[in-house]
Amino acid sequence: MEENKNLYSAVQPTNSLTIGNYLGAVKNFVALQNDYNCFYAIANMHAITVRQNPAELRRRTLELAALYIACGIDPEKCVLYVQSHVPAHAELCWVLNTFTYVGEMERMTQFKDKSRKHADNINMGLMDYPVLMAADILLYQTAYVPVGKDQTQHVEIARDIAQRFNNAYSPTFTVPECVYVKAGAKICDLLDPSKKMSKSAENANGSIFLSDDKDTVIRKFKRAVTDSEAVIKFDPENKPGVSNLLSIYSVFTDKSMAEAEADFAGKGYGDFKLAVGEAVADKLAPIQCEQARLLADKAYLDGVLKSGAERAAFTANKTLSKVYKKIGFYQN
Ligand code: ATP
Ligand code: LTN
Repeated sequence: MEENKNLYSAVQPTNSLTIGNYLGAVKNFVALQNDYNCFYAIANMHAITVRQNPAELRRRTLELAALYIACGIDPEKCVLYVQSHVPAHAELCWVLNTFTYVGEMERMTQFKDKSRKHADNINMGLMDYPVLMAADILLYQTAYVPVGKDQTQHVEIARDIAQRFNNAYSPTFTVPECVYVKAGAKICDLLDPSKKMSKSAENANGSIFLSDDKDTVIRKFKRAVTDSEAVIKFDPENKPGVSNLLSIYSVFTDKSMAEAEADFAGKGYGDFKLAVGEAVADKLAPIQCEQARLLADKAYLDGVLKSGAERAAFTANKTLSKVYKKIGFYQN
């Protein structure tokens, strides 16, 4: 990765974030903020593709802003804002819709999964989700998009749409690339390690939320699915449960996988699960404390989001105006 380039990512304010969101995304956002021009959004327009409770969506938006900062994102260095505060996202999405094929959207894995899960509400927004995401990314001339592995297909579509538009007119958009963390890009559900850990999983016992207290964290890890071998080694194919716990432990303690394995040589699964739970809970406590402190200062958070939206709109509107010119929208 080259330095001093634009970098973009977002998280939806749906539910409380899990350690999957933290390890796959937010922790990396913090690490990247010194070397790139970072734009980090709260994707509330994406969130409504699945029905949300309005009061809860409003509250979670502010909670996510506080969480970003509590995890270490510096709103002076990064542009931190709410997606719906910058109208250019919806505007560019409309144009990009005319460069996207229905068949492509029907084939997207997340669309198929969410259609199955929300069979009573397969709305146009759910299908258009990747195009709105492409608009997010392309508005900021983004070179890099740090996300978890589950978002790869969406970033690929953003690349295709960018290239399609650039070829139809002239170079307009930077073609973005995904960036993954080395470890933690796919944290799995504790009860079903074949699935990714998700904020909106049916069984909350399979996900560790950043808001969980120590007792809850330890209780959930105690119940985590392992195997009957009683050997603690990293082998995702044959030992998915144990490997998932080892990954979580190694990134939360900043240890290599070899060091993590060595910590548990000769130990049983009971001790192992307890140690993983303690390592996680100890890291979450200060984040929770800082988030609560920030949430008590609504004026500060509002100020951050207002200034973020202004800075975001400045860059976004430059791109949008270029696009409008190229496609032939009359401007006076
Ligand atoms: P939902 O379950 O509500 O669809 P989600 O948990 O997938 O949400 P998002 O807001 O869609 O969360 O994702 C935010 C970021 O977290 C994205 O970069 C995504 O790739 C990353 N992420 C989500 N789940 C995991 C996971 N289990 N492991 C690693 N990264 C993840
Ligand atoms: N769909 C993303 C959230 C998201 C995003 C983006 C990520 C919305 N817009 C732009 C990267 C770039 C998700 O993580 N589920």
